[in-house]
Amino acid sequence: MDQSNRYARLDLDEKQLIADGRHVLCAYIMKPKAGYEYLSTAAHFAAESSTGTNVEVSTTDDFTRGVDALVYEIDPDKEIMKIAYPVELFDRNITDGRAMICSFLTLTIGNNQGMGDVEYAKMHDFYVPPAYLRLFDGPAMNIADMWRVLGRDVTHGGMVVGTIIKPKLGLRPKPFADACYEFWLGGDFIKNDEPQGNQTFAPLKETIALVADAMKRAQDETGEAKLFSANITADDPFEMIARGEYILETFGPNADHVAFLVDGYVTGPAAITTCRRQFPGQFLHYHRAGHGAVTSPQSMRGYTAFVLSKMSRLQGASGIHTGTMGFGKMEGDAADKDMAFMLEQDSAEGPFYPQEWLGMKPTTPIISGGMNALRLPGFFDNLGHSNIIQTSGGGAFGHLDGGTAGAKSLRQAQDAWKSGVDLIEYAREHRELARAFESFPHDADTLFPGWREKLKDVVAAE
Ligand code: CAP
Ligand code: MG
Repeated sequence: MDQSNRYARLDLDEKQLIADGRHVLCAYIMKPKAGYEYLSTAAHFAAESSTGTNVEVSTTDDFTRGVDALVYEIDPDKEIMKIAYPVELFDRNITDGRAMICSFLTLTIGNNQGMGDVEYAKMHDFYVPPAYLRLFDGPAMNIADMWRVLGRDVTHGGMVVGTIIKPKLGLRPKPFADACYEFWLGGDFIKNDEPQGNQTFAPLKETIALVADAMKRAQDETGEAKLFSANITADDPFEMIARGEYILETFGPNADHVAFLVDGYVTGPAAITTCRRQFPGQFLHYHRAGHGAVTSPQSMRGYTAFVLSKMSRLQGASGIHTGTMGFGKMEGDAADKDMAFMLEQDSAEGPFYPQEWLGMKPTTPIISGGMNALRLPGFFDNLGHSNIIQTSGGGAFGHLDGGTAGAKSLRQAQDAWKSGVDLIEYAREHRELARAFESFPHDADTLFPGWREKLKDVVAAE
């Protein structure tokens, strides 16, 4: 049934829709199945995503028609479909009237992901009008709060030098805490790896107690504040709360040095909001493990990593993994820097829409995945700054001289970049950085041809 007479309004003007502020706008790459016409498929998509179904129903009244989602732009050759969703469609909390990302998703990326007339549809961008934007929690904390604990300038405090305790799983409590102490002697920030929690070989309560002690000793040894991101991910919000409360109690006077890690893609929006609202005083660290199932360029359904990141700022993530923009091991490319800009700026451009954040706190890009000291300068050149949280697992504990040297090499790489000094030149005066070239020879050969000759006297010296 062609519903385009009701669910399509190609005369609507996008600038006017933004000016009127009554609609959430979504841009999709959509292809109808063979034999289906583009506009009528798009109209059916809008119907199923708002007030309709595949046939007209007798109960529809004028008010209902007034909140129909409307296809307002299509470009079949480019497979672009844009839909305007009236803000009234989206669910609100009965507790405080605030908005919820699950409702945004269940309409805009819900049943429409499995329709018989749609080959594929993937959301590449969305626009949030002020009337809806202000109903989201937004971040309570971000990198500025980490810089504050670290005693740095709170506007340009520079890279938070981080790691992930590797191996990903298998360390029992004491070797885990020993690895933390080793890294903290050179670095700032340690996170649980995304699956680390309360495995039977590493009970959370035992591990956290030893990590809290290691933090105290590392702070005493270095005279510097240290940070830890503890994984509280769980299916049950009450389990998450129990973990968070235990961790804060155990860290005691260092509780403000603790972030909470939540695997937000696999546990979903409710877990992120549980953490955001139960622990507003803690940095909310959004790990996105699993997101590639829908965000990968290979996936023609779901939504992009850009959309995932933008949703995380609305929900209140203090920081979210935004990939390495082609400089690390995960999928991504240099253009992903726009994802970081959308998170950290108050006014930014997405692939299809502008977005004014109206003072909502920024979310900090967390850069992770196959990174090491050698890869950082190129990354910073692309992004244009180093005010990020960077976690290198292999890039720290894969250093030939261990985690402390690995941490120092990461910080030295940033310092070289910030001072505009060639990395090899800087390595000549900084042994840990020089030894990073030996630790990651494939990267060294690829990124810095001829490094061996230039550093042979440095790395040879004991
Ligand atoms: C990185 C990491 C991160 C992924 C996440 C891992 O370890 O801990 O979880 O990079 O990817 O488990 O692979 P390495 P993203 O530093 O040893 O690579 O940040 O793209 O979500
Ligand atoms: Mg990991």
